[in-house]
Amino acid sequence: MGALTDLIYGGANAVAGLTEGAVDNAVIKCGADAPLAFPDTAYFLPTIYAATGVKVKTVGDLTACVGVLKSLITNKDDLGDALNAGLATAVGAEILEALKYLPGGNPYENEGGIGFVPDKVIRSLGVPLVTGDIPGVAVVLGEAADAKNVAEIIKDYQTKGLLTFLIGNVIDQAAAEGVKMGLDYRVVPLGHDVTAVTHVVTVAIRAALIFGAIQPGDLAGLLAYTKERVPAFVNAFGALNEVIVAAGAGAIALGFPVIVDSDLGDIQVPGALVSVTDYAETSKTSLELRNIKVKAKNIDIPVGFASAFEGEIIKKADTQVEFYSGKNLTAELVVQRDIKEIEDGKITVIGPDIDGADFVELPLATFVEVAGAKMQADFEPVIERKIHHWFNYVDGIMHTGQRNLFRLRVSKEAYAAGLRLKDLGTVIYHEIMDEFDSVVDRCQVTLYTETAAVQKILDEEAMPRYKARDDRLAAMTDESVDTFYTCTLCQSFAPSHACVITPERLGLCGAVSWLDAKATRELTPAGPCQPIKKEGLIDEKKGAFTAVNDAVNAASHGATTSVTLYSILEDPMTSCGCFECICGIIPEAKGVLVVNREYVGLTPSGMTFGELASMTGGGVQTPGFMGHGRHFIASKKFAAAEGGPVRIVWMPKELKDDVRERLDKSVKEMYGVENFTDKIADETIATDSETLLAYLEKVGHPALGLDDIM
Ligand code: SF4
Ligand code: NI
Ligand code: CU1
Repeated sequence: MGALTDLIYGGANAVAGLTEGAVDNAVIKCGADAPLAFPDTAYFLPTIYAATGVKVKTVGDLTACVGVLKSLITNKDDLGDALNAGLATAVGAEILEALKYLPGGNPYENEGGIGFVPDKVIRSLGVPLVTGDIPGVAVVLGEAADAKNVAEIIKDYQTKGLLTFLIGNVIDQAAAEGVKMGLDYRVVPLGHDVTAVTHVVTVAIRAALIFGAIQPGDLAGLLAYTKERVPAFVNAFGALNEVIVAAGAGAIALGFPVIVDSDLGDIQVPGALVSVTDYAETSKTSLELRNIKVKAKNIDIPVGFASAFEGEIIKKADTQVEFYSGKNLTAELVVQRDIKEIEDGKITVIGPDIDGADFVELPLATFVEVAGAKMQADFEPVIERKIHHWFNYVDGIMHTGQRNLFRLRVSKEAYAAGLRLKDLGTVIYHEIMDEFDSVVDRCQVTLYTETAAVQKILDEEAMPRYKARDDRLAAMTDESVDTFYTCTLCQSFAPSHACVITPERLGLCGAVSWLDAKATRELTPAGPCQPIKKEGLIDEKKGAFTAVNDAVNAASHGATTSVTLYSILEDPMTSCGCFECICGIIPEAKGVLVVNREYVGLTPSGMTFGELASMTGGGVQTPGFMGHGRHFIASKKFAAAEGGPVRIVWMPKELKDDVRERLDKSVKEMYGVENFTDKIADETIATDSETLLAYLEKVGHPALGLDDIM
């Protein structure tokens, strides 16, 4: 045991010394009052904040932190103590990285990397992590003896959909071997210094604060959360020095196994510090040690297929063929048929394929027919919307939009690799049979690339179907159904959170509508969406039902006993952390503001999205603040207990434009007010309360005529 603890203490003491020196220098250079912060976070220096509750805001605040850090290093020959020294190393690394954000410092962003990961990125990772779309998080650091070995491993993680963070020279090695990098590719370079490991550590730690409702200062709760709920592991390449080992001890303290490519002999700690010298085994062993299960995606097409490719952007110059509704007719349709009408697995291309020497533009109808004993017409749009994701999973395809309005690009690279239209059909067939096998027994796919044929599909099948679906959705109200659904998918991160999904209120992540929940229930009867029989009305306006309370009580394991569907102030629905928007009341304006995750500036509440978002989350009810989906904004049930969407007084401009049409319609129908969205202020009009009030008065915002909101 002695050898390992010696190494850890050696590294921890070295980092402590460096940190102390750097803090002293910064105090001299910038002054103790100089503000210090990572960019775009509401959690200060997250490791220090989570572990101790201390909110570091200035350089001077660090002096006390260095003292705490040093006290964690006991130099006792005990593994538990040594792991604490590992945590001290993580704190030291955090301070050293934070100091790079002082004026004149050189954070890794300056070199085009990522460095500190903003809160909003972590929030956006919530859904893919809970659905298993991102099955785990790999941290790859150091420098491999042969770049090929490490690149192979990173590519393997990419194919499996993992989110991989790179630290050290592995970044250059991966780049040299052609690994596609960036957040969009789920391979994220964090920095060359080993201290950059802090940027992964703070992701795990903020996950605990954002989703897990861990209270700052609750170190034991924090460590239990990261160990149980953050599926991360570390691969360290190359020679190990004591600093790397000490940082590794920090990872182990958080519950992340460390796999090294050198032979550590009896220094190894089973399950925590493991040598794998055969590179062919690194990935497999790493996943096993962290118990990460990956659904195999072996589709027979000439290019890669993985969720990690979803964010890939294909520039015009790199495009071989484009199907774009702005230029040619396009359609995407999934329809239900009688089982006898379908030849399972049949894939047909009608019209020219994408062959050609140069850039090709074509019309395209992707026409998918499915049949199954348990299939319902309501599932057609649920499956259809997945086409967007499946096409994006193909390495070399970019897809945006849906229905009759989309753009699909195939890259020159994918074309050269042999990708043709039939492969698109193969992807759809394979994924439908994989994801929807409990409702789809047979499926056939036809791809049309002739204008006349696409026109015919649009006229006879697609447009009437789209319209019928829209009519059904528009007519569907909470009153018109007898069943709501719970969604508990986010419980893997937010153990006591449950969404209640109704036709007029989708899940706060924006990804689960009532129809989706209904389909999920059919696809996985014991899964995350369970029906709630709409019974026991307590208060219609607030949307209070005994059956909803019972369901939430059961789903949250007693953490939340009563929830209203339509009130922001009284027993509001809980939030996990991955909400698209947050609303907060502004009492002096008799209204609420709504802000979306993408908006980075200040709101008239004096807080940013991130700061507002940190007020709630983790399955906790916070009256006055509530996370919700974008689509909910224009719902007549939005804040219905407080008077409805007419209470909205401020939204970022982009959000206003996005919801304008539907919001104007709802408010007109409810209150007879025309062009309501114009009366809502945005950041170009007001970012403080006084200016906001003046604007509301000027335009005669209807909320001012209502009772006080609280
Ligand atoms: Fe998570 Fe709610 Fe979305 Fe379900 S509906 S995935 S619980 S945020
Ligand atoms: Ni998407
Ligand atoms: Cu969530």
